Amino acid sequence: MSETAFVPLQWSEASQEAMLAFGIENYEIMQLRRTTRHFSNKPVEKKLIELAIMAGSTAPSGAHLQPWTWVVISQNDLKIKIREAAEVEERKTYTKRMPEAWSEVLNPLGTDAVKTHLTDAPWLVVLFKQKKRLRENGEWGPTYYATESCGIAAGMFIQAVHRMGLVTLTHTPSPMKFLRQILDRPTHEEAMLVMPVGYPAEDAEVPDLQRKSLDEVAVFIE
Ligand code: IYR
Repeated sequence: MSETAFVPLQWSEASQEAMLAFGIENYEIMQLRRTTRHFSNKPVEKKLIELAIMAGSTAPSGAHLQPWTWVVISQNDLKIKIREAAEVEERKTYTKRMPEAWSEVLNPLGTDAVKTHLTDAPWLVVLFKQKKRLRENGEWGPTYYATESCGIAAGMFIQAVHRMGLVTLTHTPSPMKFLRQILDRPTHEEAMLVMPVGYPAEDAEVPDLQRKSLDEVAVFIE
């Protein structure tokens, strides 16, 4: 690849008060984020989905290869097809593949093989990880840290969705090969997450969970 030019970083220093105020505000907004399985079918402007994807795509990525493809679906027949295929896999997972160590932590959360969110939500966003890239010389080369890069991008997408006042769910049907087939993606792309996006249903519920405290999740070495 050819040399990249360097330009000055666009950055301006915020006051201590502004930094703290933003940090508090952001945390207060983010701690309200919940994953719900109950979506309304109320339409959502396409522009909002585009903005969330653009925010997600600002994520840092290995060698700046941006190894992600967001496939966005609103067509009903395609959503039905994805739901049917996901439920086939999920039924096998829940009844045959899930070891007890897994079901003991998952059962309390009330998840099951029925994926109504895949047809209720107005948009399905499927995040594909690009495992390879086409080099300038025409050969295929690897991407780097693609899982980490896509994980970060997904997190930023989820934050944008939440801050716009919408909800999403990180659905991980496994195995996910059917998504590449249904959505006609090339073989170097691997589906990583299916994220329905929309408004919560009026009677949406979430499990009554607590998040770990700062002391439980962080170690400061000063
Ligand atoms: N992939 C399944 C099962 C599942 C697994 C975990 I770990 C979860 O936190 C939630 C669900 C599904 O999407 O239902």
